[in-house]
Amino acid sequence: MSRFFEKIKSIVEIKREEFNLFLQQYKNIKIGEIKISQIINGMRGLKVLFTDLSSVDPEKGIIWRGYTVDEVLQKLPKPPLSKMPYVEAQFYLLITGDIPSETEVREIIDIFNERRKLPDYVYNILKTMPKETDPNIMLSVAINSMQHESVFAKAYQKGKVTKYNAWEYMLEDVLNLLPKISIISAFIYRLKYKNMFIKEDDSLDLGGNLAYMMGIKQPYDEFLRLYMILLSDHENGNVSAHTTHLVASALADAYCSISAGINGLSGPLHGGAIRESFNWFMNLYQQKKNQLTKEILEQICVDMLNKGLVIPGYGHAVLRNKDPRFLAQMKFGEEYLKNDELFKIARLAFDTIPHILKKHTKIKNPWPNVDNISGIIHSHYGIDKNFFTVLFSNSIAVGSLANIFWDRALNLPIERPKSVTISQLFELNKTRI
Ligand code: NMX
Ligand code: MLT
Repeated sequence: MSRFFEKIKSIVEIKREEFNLFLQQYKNIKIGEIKISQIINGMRGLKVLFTDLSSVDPEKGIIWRGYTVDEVLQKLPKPPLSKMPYVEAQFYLLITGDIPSETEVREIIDIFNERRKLPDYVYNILKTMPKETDPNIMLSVAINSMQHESVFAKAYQKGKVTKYNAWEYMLEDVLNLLPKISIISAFIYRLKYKNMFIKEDDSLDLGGNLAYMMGIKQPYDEFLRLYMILLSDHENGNVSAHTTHLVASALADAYCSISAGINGLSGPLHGGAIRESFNWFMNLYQQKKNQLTKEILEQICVDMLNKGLVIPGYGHAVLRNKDPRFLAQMKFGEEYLKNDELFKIARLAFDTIPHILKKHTKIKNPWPNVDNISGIIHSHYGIDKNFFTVLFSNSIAVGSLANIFWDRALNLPIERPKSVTISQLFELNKTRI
């Protein structure tokens, strides 16, 4: 048994006991009320999900296992000569709750290296898909195509899965699947945009190897490490992470669950938002070139708001302050993209737009969000905008797979909220209306 597996086993035993004791004592405590507007408005602000891996503080941003973005970027071990931590270290932190040592990260890298080889049929499926297929959908199909290899699903069919051991089978799937996602992604990238096939370098870490396999030079590897850490988990509540959890709650395996989550990234308000924001900056650049000033940009935004359009890359459902994940990418941009024309526009926008959005009191967060400049940075290194979502998928897989492991470890049940009709709401409130 590997040291990692032994460690996980002991943490699961302890956490399970704590969790069950906690539930026995506190399960009937009320933690809030529900307004009709919240039900209709996408459950905004309702505390109805459970995860121990992270939490979004509206002011401070994401806290992963008790650590802020800056702390994580500072404390996690880093590959030699790298300023950004190992993505494997973030996975270790999310799944165990501890900052790993260099040796503990190496163990995860070795586990991933042993398990990352893709079956040949996955390459064949990808090669036969229509040229027009969206690369993120290709990723989802490729993951689904491996579902029959799920250790969890096979064990379940043989009647071996119990509430005591379900996590062990889930862990096998999580460790088998996570490293394969970057291999599939690099293959899709090469197939669609480079017309050549990948080489791997198993001396490299996840982020480093993904950049290498895509054939993109340094410091893109540094950006991928940063990006995959920043987008790994946002309290498991965004559409893709929540979808992964929801599907897994019916005891579906990791393959079905994460491919559903990856499909959840399709919409322009979630995974597609990186492309929307990038397109917006690109249009500004194409229309104005370097004639764009603060005053012109202000006028463009006021006109958009008057027409009822949203300013892409601004606002957030939960955050009420500058997203530290945006600030970390901005810092990367300041170091490596200073002369990039789109980056210059994004910087001008950061100085201009929040003041305008603040005047619209209905907009709860006037600040740039995590998707604001990611596309500009990916594109700076030559990535096609239709591929951005695949990189988001690689990131959410890190946190979502760690989360569904814990769903099985804590025996969380199938998710099934209650729906209400308008007449029922009316009846419930008759005396008060
Ligand atoms: N530009 C113009 N109007 C906005 C913006 C914006 N950037 N953000 C919010 N609003 C509007 C919003 O459309 C809503 O209007 P209405 O009541 O007429 O429907 C009103 O302000 C209240 O919305 P909020 O409660 O502030 O935000 P909500 O939680 O509904 O939505 C987003 C959050 C992120 C979907 C929203 O801010 C948005 O559409 N932003 C632009 C798209 C985008 O950048 N998406 C990225 C998503 C990823 N991420 O959040 O990090
Ligand atoms: C994300 O991390 O996916 C975005 O910030 C959206 C969210 O958390 O609601």
